[in-house]
Amino acid sequence: MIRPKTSFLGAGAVLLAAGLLLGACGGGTTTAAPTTAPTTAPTTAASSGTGAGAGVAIADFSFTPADLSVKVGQEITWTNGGSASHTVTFDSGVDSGTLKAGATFKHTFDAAGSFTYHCNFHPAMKATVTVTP
Ligand SMILES: [Cu+2]
Repeated sequence: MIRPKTSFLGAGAVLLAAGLLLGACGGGTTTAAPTTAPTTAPTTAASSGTGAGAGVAIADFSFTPADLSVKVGQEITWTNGGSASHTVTFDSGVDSGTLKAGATFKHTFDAAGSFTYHCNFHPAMKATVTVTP
């Protein structure tokens, strides 16, 4: 017969240690004010941030977001996540050429305005980039 004769002692030691830790915490200073933490959302500045680049996802058959807002000088990256080839063709003349599946196209606007674009292969694919100063 094998008897686990130390199990109760072990559990008691753990409880004792935990009690000491809790006691130490309770008497100390309140280190962090938890109500102010959520004001800084660190990871959600991707699509319309200030300094970082913006992104448009190309799918079969749409641009997302269809209306992207960026600032002058902010780089935009289109990524073709579809299986068909697409283009990013602005009415203003900027043209990505054929973007095969997985291809990317980058463009930076240096003037404010509202710029519409479409896909040469699928005229129903339309979207807008709004550039603000
Ligand atoms: Cu297309």
